[in-house]
Amino acid sequence: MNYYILTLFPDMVMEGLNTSIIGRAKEKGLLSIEAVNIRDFTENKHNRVDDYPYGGGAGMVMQAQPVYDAYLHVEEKIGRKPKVIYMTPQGKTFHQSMAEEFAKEEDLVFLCGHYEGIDERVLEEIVTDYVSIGDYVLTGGELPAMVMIDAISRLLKDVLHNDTSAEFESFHDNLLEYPQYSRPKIWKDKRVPEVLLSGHHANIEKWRREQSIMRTVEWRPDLIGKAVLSEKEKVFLEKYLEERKKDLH
Ligand code: 6GU
Repeated sequence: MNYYILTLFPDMVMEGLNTSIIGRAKEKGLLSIEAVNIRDFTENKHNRVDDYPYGGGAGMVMQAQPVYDAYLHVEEKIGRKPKVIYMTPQGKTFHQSMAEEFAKEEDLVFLCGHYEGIDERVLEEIVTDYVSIGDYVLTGGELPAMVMIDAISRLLKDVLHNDTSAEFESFHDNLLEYPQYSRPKIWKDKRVPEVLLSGHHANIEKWRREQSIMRTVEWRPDLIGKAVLSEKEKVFLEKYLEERKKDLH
């Protein structure tokens, strides 16, 4: 996977993405990240990238020309038209299934805006996807691009140690992850659940699935209707909901 980030703050994204798992994946050649500084593509002597909005109003607008030329630099380099994701609170909300789709691409371009936005004409010309990371407003698209790159990269082959770990985490089957425990067996008078010490793999698996189901009901009730459950697990869920109803009365 090759990521290209069109930004006014290349250091911010490069430093943020050089650490930990993504940094290691870069070193291993599993992915590459290039920050393209939009300011390097200005054609005025003050290197200005923004100007006042036509029609008036607050703030400044990033001009079309430097954004377009920064994009063309990438398009020429890779020799075809990549997906171009514009980070904007007006976009579709980012989601695990979206990460899975983007992870199939060879190249991804992230366009990070600042100020009050980017001239609409260049967006029409180059953007293929408008994406938000949630219903709150940030000062720019860099943090959202970093969030997306992190979520997409951990799905790429060999990026995580264990090739099964990505699929068994939260949101697999629309269930939250079960609780984890490690040594010691007793900490602050709290014991590790006995079943995890039993070595009985089938019982452990059943307990974990049930924990996932209960957690999803309690913390993300909006997901439980979409959960993929076996017949036995459906019975467990029904019973759990019934008991819970009694407890609430
Ligand atoms: Cl993608 N950009 C900005 N500026 N704010 C956001 C966002 C994106 N997603 C949520 N808030």
